[in-house]
Amino acid sequence: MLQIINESKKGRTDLAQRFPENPLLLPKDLAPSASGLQIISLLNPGVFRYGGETWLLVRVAEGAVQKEGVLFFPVLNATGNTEIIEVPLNDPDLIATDARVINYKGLDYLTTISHLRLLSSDDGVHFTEPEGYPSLFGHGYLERFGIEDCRVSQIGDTYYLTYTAVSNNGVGVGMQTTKDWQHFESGGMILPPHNKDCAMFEEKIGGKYYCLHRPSSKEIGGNYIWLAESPDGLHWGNHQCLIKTRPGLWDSARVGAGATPIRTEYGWLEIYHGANAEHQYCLGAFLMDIDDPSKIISRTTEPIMVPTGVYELSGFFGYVVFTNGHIVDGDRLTMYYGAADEFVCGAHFSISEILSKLS
Ligand code: MAN
Repeated sequence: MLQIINESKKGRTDLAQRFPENPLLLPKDLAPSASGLQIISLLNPGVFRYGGETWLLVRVAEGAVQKEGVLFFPVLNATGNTEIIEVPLNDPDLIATDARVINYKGLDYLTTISHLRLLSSDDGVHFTEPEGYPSLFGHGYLERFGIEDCRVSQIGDTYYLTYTAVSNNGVGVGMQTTKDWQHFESGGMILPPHNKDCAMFEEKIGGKYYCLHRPSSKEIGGNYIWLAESPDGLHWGNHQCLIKTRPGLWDSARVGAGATPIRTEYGWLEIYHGANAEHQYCLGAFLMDIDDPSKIISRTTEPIMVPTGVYELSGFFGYVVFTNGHIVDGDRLTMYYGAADEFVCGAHFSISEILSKLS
C-alpha cells in the first residue's frame, strides 16, 4: 500500500518529489484524545520552524468507536467535552452518503471532529509529539464541530494561526496567536461563515497585513480565493476576488489557498488546491504582484501535483492532495500535505520549476 505508483502513470505535469518515507504519519501513530474515540485521519498540517526544529500542527480527526447497526458521531458540548450522538443506521431522518458529513433531522454534522496537535522533528521526516506542548481543541459554540487545517504564518516573533472553525452555525476562520507554542491568545472568529483556507502573508505590505481566504457562495458566485487587508491582523476589510474556478479544468469546482505566500523576485507565489465536481483535489500555483497582491501576474494551467501515490488515491477520502504548510529554503520548497484525507506526507519542489510553469 505504501509504494508509489509507477512513474509512467504520474501526471505529466506533476513536479513533486515525494518523500520515499511517505506517508510520514498514519492514524495509528498517535493516541486518541479520549476513550471512546478513534483517530480516523491525520492530515493537513500547518508547518513552521521553532527552536531549530521543523514543527507540524497536525489536524487529528477523530470519530466515535462504531457498533453494528448504529451510527455514532462526536460533537463538543458546552463545557468543551466530546459528546457522542447515537443514531440507528436505518433511521429515515439520517442521510449518510458522504464519508465526511451527515445530515440528521435536517441538520448537518461532521462524521469526525478535529483538533490540532503539535509534532516536531530535527530531520523534517520523523515527527514525534514533544512533551509540554498543548493540543488545541475547539472552544465555544463556534467550534462545536472542531478546528481544522491550520495555516501558520510568522511575523516577527509572533505566530498567527488561522484555521477552519466548524459548528452548526457554519464554517468560518478562527485565529490564535502565540510566541512560544505554550501560551495562546484567541483572536476569535476573524472571517464569518462560509469561509475557510485563510493564509496570512508573512510580512506587511505598505504598512498593512494581508491574507488570502475562501468565502463560498451557494447561489451566485462560487468557491473563489479572495484577498483581504488589515491594520492589525485581526480586523479585515477591502476584500477582493482574485482567483476563480475554471470550467472544464482540474480546478472547476473549488479553489482555496494553501500556506503563506512565498516571496520570490517575480512576486508572491501561492500554491493552492483546486477540485473538480468529482471532489478530486490537485495543487496549482499563481503569482501576485509583490507591492500589490491584488494584481495576479500569472497562474498555472495544469496542476503541479496530482494524486498518484497509492496513499493519495485511496484512504478516508481518496484522490486528494491538500496542502496548508511548507518550509522554504532558497529554491527548495519542502511541502507537507494531507493525502486521501487520511495521512500526512511530504514532498520537495523547486520554486524556480514551479515559476517556469506559470503563464
Ligand atoms: C468539508 C471537508 C471536511 C471538513 C468540512 C468542514 O466537508 O473539507 O473535511 O471537515 O468541510 O470544514
